Amino acid sequence: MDRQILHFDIDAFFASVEQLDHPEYQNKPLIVGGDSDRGVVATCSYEARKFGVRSAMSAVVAKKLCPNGIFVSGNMKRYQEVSRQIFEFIKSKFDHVEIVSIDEAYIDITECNQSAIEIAMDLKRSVNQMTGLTVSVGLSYNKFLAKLASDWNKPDGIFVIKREDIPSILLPLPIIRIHGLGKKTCEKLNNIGIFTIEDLYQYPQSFLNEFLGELYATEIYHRIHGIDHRTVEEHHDRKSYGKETTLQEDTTDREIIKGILDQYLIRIREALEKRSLMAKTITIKIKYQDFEQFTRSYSLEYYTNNLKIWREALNSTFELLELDKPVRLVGLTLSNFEDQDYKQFNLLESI
Ligand code: TTP
Ligand code: MG
Repeated sequence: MDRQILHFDIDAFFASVEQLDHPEYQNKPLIVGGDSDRGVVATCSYEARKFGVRSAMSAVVAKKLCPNGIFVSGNMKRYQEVSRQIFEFIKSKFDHVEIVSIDEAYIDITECNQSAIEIAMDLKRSVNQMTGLTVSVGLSYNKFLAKLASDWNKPDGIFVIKREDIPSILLPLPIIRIHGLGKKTCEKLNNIGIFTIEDLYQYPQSFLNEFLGELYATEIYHRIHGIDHRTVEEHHDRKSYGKETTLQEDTTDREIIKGILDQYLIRIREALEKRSLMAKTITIKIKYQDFEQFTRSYSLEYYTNNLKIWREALNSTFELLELDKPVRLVGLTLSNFEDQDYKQFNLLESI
């Protein structure tokens, strides 16, 4: 039987919280992020999106596109508080919840008695009554498609992707919409005439290897064919081992950064081995000279503590990073653990 996965994503999260807290911003083009020359847009209200303003855009460009935009610097503590309130509520209602970011979660609702649509409508209504925020919900039989669905008719959307919808929905989709494909990779593929998933279908999986490395290539190849076996991990990121340091000097040298990450990987893996832990997820953290920061994660489909596999995952993830400014801090984390001894114990029991 197919699983039923719900993906939940708050609309214009930081900007919507600001509009709720400051009614004078309602229905206005609101941009959250510093407005200095070096400022970056964290997010913006849908009123500002009409002008083409987007997350991660420089404030200078945002101002040009939307001269009447109101800039606010944002209040992370407040967003975290709202996020916590919503996810505590969701966790009290559902057994299988994986929180993936400050405003986004997957819920496995396969075992729920109500219909998926009813569950989604109830959830949207409850969150709206509780906080005043609107959310978009996607429903499908795997995580990749559920996430695609929640994005489909934002804001305040609800969308279902069924198996029979795969050709009509996936084939015409621009490749930039494939979660996990970076802008640079898409540009390279565009340059050789690949614009949509249908274009990509003409090539074998091995073709993607040279762009993405084998690990990612396999995953992306599966995704575009509607296959994604990743489960909803309730304890996602609850435990992690990581290391990060501010560099002695800011650098743009990728080899230096890669070398540091590799050293971290060796040490983290050793720490895990001592505790008989295997992990599934690797996360790279980068902070630029101007303090803008981001993380990029990759999850394997199985738990491991094999250094060779982790190196491959690290390298593939690193290759996709677009480092366009001097870096001041790098970090690496392994998370999503399973106890190796426990697993061996289980195996013995089942023999
Ligand atoms: P998103 O869910 O990607 O964006 P959003 O909620 O603002 O808008 P959407 O309606 O499209 O879901 O990210 C959640 C929050 O994370 C967002 O409100 C601000 C923050 N964020 C950044 O700070 N920088 C970024 O580049 C992105 C994408 C998000
Ligand atoms: Mg959102």
